[in-house]
Amino acid sequence: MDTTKPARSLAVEPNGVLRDTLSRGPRGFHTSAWRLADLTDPFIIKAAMLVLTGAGARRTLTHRPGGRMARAELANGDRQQMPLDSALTFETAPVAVNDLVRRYVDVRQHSLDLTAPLSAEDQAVQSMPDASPIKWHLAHTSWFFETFILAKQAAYEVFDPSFSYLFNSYYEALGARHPRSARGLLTRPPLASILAYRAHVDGAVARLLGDNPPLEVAELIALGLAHEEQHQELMLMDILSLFAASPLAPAYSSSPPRPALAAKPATSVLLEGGLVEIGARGLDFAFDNEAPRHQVYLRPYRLDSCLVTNGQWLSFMAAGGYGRPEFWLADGWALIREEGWIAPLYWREAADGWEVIDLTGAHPVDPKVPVEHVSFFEAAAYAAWAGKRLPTEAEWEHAIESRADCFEQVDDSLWQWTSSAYAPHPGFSPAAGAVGEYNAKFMIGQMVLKGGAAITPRGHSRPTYRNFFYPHQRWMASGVRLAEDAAAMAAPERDFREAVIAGLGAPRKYMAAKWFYDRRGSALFESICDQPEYYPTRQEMALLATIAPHIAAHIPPDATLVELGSGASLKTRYLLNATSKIIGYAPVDISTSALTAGANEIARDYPYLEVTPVVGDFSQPATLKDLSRGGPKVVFFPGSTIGNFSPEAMVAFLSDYRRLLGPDGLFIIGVDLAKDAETLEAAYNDRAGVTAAFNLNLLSRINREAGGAFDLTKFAHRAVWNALESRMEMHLQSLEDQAVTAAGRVFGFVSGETIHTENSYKFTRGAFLALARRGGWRLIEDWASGPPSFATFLLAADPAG
Ligand code: SAH
Ligand code: AVI
Repeated sequence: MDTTKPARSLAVEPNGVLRDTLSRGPRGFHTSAWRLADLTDPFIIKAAMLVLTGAGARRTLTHRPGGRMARAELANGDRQQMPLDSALTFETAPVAVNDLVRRYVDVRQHSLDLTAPLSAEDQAVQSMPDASPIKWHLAHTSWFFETFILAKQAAYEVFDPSFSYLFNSYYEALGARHPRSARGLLTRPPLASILAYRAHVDGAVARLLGDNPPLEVAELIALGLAHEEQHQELMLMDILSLFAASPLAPAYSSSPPRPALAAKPATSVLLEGGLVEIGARGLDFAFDNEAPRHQVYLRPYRLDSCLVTNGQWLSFMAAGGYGRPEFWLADGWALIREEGWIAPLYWREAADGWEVIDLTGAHPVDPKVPVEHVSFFEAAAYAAWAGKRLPTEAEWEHAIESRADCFEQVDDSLWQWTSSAYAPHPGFSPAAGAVGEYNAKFMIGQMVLKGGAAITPRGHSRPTYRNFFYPHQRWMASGVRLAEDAAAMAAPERDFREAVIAGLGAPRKYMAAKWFYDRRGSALFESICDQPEYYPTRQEMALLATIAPHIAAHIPPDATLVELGSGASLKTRYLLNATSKIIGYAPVDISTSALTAGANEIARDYPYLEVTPVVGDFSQPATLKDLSRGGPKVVFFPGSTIGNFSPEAMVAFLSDYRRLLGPDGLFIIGVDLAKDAETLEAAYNDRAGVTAAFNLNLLSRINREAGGAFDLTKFAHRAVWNALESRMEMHLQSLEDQAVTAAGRVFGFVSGETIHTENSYKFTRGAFLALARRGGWRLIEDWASGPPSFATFLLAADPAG
């Protein structure tokens, strides 16, 4: 077999078009063209050169003198100058390429390999109209080569004329065809004839490839192979659909391709957006629907590093996700009502929880695995419940192309729904002839999925790839990656940066205590609560366990419990368990991570509760405004977090809530009581060093979020009792003279100087009540724990307040 590749040339035409031409002798086959302006883009130049020098081609570069010069970086590392306004030709010498032949053999064999675990009966049936019998896939992929390539060769002998009717999928230009929904009725031709058909086609394609086919034929063979890879994925989808319909739930294999798990904890990656480019560049094989590359404007956004897991989906279900129309698009809601959907496809309820059927058979749902087989409607509802949204196609593609290192599970787990309709890219033109029906005519009513799945043949997909399905479909390997607008997120980040500039720039450096609570800070606080020295959490829990019924007696029916600084929402449970009068729960916290986790767990364990978390600063007017809607409210403020205010700020805060709640307001406040210095200082200097890590994490946060350069080994945690002010103080003390950059400024520290990071006021009963009264509240009842003492105050709006 002569395995030569035709010459390929790249030319800049006088009209400013860079034309990439594959040619043999007099025949020419145009593959792609760029505007000359793009040639200034070093990527285009480099990519073009890599194409030309691929497979070890010898390359010559000629150009006429004159004009502006562009630099090209060649595959061998040489740099080359290129003029931009004159004809410029690169020529590749013919090179030995059996790569297309080898690829043909491998891809065709893989389809047969996929059928190894299947009987002839398995291969004949069709589980539903969207799915096809395996046998039909084997025939149709061969029909594609026969129809688009072989039938045009004079010497080719058609295998069986009836096959053009049986195995045409959807090509109107090629005439009538057997109805899609009746493919499972084709017991004839038997499997053996279809295998013989494949062998017949393979022999003819091999002869053609050995016979130096023109380039348009080589291109169509490449298309036929990409087409067959798509059917290989369909075969696994359709087999699962079939086997899951069997009461035996048979296993296809003990080691099928499985969605990859996330290796790192999930984060959400910030992308600035702006004018970006998406779409295929035309350098490598791509389907027509991926082109042309074009510009898109994106507002700042965030995209999650990982896919939504089964565990998260179970929380959604536990929160009543499938029963709450507020999360659903109208068509989706109608569909799930009509069809009774309460979980992803292939999930079923077993005696001890949910089971899922996959290609290995039935097994318990693993919470760590990404959730699979969800429709667009379900993905969108989940996103709404999670307070996020699906990414647009352009957001997804730009993020994956520009920040590949930040994302996991891109193409080795599940296809990811986008909120983008499957429409032509601007400037799209379908391929000429019947093959133009491949993609273009489906650009209606479907949604784009990006990425790739574990069951997608390796190397088949790429970031510009556009998979598409109808919003109700879910038998494919579909999953969910969430996005959100960054504008909403940017404000707190800007606030933090501004707080750094104001606090570190002050004569006595300080940061408000609320800045401790980023994701890591919230986790460290929870661990502080487990330290033997930090008594407030334990004492307050023990107290609440006994007094909750007394508090409950004062709660009005159908109340919403507003909890300030809710964190993990653990103390909440004492109140919820003591009364069924609470029907709504509105946790408020500045820490998104703690709030979401806490609220989700409450929603899971108290399914009747309407849970409406509010991210924000509980002392800011915007947060109070968010809380102003709805019926009777009871505010719960545990943890002595009120002690983190100065007395003046505390009075102002209490007055604000007095106004918000009106004359029927009820306030339940946890307060740490003043006690001996030794107990107090031990509580903020635990032996395990967790409080120290919590305090120092503020410097890490400045480094992470405000471009800081703090060296954490040059600062020490200090926690001291200030008897005069009746407060515990936390500081970060500089261990030497140093200058540190943060938020674009330089801050000087002398040795021993501190950043004051927290006050925790400790009260006597009288002192606290005096402040409460100034804030417009009167005492209903109060309780105190044994030593180390902690108190709970139940306050009512003071009519005179
Ligand atoms: N209520 C829990 C957590 C107390 S820790 C308990 O008693 O154990 C303090 C919580 O208040 C943290 O979750 C922190 O993120 C939150 N917080 C601190 N300052 C805040 C502010 N100004 N606005 C909203 N939340 C705040
Ligand atoms: C949330 N707040 C009341 C805690 C406190 O005790 O002031 C935070 C804390 N700081 C150090 N340890 C715990």
